[in-house]
Amino acid sequence: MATFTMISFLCVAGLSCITLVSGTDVKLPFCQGTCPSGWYSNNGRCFKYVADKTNWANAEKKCQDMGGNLPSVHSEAEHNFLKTLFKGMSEGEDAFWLGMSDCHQEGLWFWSDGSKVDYLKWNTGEPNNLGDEDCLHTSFGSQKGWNDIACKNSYAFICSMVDSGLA
Ligand SMILES: [Ca+2]
Ligand SMILES: [Ca+2]
Repeated sequence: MATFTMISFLCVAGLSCITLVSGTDVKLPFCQGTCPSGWYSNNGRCFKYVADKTNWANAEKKCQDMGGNLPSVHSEAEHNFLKTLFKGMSEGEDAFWLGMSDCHQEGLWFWSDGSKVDYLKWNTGEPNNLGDEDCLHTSFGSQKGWNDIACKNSYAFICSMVDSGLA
């Protein structure tokens, strides 16, 4: 825990940015942009950290109640953005939910926001459905990538939604 601390709040007038440190100690700005208050803009979407630890379905429901979903991930850059946002906001925790599940049919993974599965970041040997695992979390183990895990587990999470302010 002592090896990681959120560095600083940097609220320049009107910009609503914070600076968080990535795993490689690179400081990255997270800015509200055209997103609602408390949400951070990245690549056409808005993202909000939610500290409540709950199961996958309740996390997805909470995101939907705010007009979004658990996040889908479509590139290494998006994955790194989410990991840095989560680790910074949670003050050092790693694992959090992502919006993919194979609960409908074993081995068929779908994003809850309906987007195409076009990027994967499974850890070596995952997904292994060990004891029946149908939900996706990330920043798992030494590889800090994806693992399928029981949907009833509890993690904090990030919600994502389309940045409607860009329209
Ligand atoms: Ca499964
Ligand atoms: Ca697994």
